[in-house]
Amino acid sequence: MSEAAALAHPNVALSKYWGKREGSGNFPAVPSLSVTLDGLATVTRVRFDDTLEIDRVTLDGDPADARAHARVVELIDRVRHASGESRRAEVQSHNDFPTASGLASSASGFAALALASVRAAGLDWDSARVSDLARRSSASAARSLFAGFVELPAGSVAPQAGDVLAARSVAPADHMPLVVLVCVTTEAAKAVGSTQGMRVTMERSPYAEAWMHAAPRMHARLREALLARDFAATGELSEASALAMHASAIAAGVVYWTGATLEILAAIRRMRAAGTLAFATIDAGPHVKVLVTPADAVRVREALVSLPAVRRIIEARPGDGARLTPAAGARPGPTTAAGARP
Ligand code: 2P0
Repeated sequence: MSEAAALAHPNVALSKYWGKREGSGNFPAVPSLSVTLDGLATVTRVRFDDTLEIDRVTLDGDPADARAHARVVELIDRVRHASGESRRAEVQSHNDFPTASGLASSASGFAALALASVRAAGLDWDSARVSDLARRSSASAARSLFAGFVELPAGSVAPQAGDVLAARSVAPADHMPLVVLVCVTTEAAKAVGSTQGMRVTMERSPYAEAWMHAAPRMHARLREALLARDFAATGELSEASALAMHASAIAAGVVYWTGATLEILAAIRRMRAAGTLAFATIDAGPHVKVLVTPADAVRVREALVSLPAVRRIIEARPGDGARLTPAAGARPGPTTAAGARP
């Protein structure tokens, strides 16, 4: 087979990844735990073609910019190296959600690209190996290979470039009823990408060490709360992880928050004081993702949408992992049940 398409969903980290191990290989310095989100998807089609002289990459129909093109080719080169495939590739990727929505398009994008390119090259890799491949391009992408609640361990303290580090399932999508309300605060693209933001944090933040020390402990407690199906503790620890990550980043001058971010955080606190279990998490941008139970989702959504800070809300629930989809004219839509081998 020299053509394949795969669909992957974005994910939101409850326990945050922020900071890399020194050296090459893109190994995270702290463990993270995420929930894969349904309702939003990237579909990526990869075709190896001996008539092509260069790799061609389009994102939502437009040629990729130089940086995105280079990141895609780097992943495809790893697959060519592993499989002996020598042809150039055509890569077409479509998101069914706006890239400025604050939902990591690199997570779903590299997860779908990894699975599609491995299959297009005829490699029979299991999900862990595909996850390791995705992680090398974008660590959060390693988690989108799997359904529901997923963790990515930290890399070893002095990783070798060839070490394998994959995400793994912690609990299936139906383990804990959860709604994620993505409060979009702006349509503008973020100013500082995550890779740069975490590098600057590690270099300059007086609290970088405190974050690296605290993150694994918060992660372990969150994992325990999740496995016990304790929604309140899971939500509290998720918010605490996001606040600790941002406190460390802000101290280095890496400020993703805007007034809108704080306005939403304050509203969530008011709701909690009034007895509603709603919790906030924030990634490398100004948007706020609110965690609620399905029973509270409509009421909390109505309260949030009335805030001037909230432009619109995208609603998501725990979803499936990455899977193969028919290659012809591939776009987000119905999929086959076939995925990477478990
Ligand atoms: C996360 N983020 O755990 C954290 C929280 C953003 C904030 O993973 O450098 O795009 O490509 O490995 O995966 C975003 O970082 O970073 C991210 P790279 P990635 O979801």
